[in-house]
Amino acid sequence: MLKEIRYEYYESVDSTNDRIKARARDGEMQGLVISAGQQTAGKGRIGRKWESPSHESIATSLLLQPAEIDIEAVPTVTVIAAMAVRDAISRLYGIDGLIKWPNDIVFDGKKICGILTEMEMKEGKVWYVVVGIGVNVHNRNFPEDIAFKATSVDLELEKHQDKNGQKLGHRSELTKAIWESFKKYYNIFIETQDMTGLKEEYERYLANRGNRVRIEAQDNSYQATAKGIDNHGALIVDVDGEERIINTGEVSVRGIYGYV
Ligand code: BT5
Repeated sequence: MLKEIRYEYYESVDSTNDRIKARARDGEMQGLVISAGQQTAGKGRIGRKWESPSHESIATSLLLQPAEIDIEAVPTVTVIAAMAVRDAISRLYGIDGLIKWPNDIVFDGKKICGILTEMEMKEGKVWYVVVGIGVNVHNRNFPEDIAFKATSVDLELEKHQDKNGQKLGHRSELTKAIWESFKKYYNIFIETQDMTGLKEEYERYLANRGNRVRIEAQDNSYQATAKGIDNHGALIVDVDGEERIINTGEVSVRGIYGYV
């Protein structure tokens, strides 16, 4: 169970995930959050890079030091973190994103958030888990290679100015709201170590549900229809009438006509 959350903030770090890992190895306990104004080596999944320019975005990581999470349940933590970010943005700003399975939140087909969950084992058990979340907040310009598929809280709020006035995102307020939402979802998840109590809400916001998608694995790529998720948070797809389960890992799911 996740109870108290303790916040630390640094102007600049290599990666907030790596800072949490170092602290976990030094014996730090569950509930520590490290956030940074800037990351010099922000990481995406499988060696990809995460852009976190100075004071424009949120880079924040939480330590779960859980003898309480089974190894099979670790990927589900990413799925509930996505729910938490979606929920926090919706509660604070009244704008509703969708979840692009497994780890992105998207608005109008553009990515506003990425999540990287990492873990370390000790004596055959999960020793600790780090949940790292990056959210674009004040970003207005992105590097050329991601400009077509990235957005930020401020850019999305601007689109709804009639409803919100001149409202802008606020990094520390949003960071706290995200981890409060995460705590709520995590404590539901940990009771069963699966999505039993959360699946319905997740599927409500699942981008591409019922649509054709392209599954891009390392050595092959094929089309399927996205159906929903199973109790572990894996994606259920239909391939020519046959159901297949797609686990997180080295797989990307794309829409047929673009990124989402
Ligand atoms: C992710 O990977 O989306 C996981 C990102 C996790 C970042 C957080 S920040 C706090 C913590 N500390 C870290 O070092 N990491 C975590 P993936 O699904 O592999 O997506 C990476 C891809 O997203 C890149 O290859 C780019 O195409 C794109 N990308 C990079 N920066 C982006 C940004 N700021 N906004 C939108 N897209 C971006």
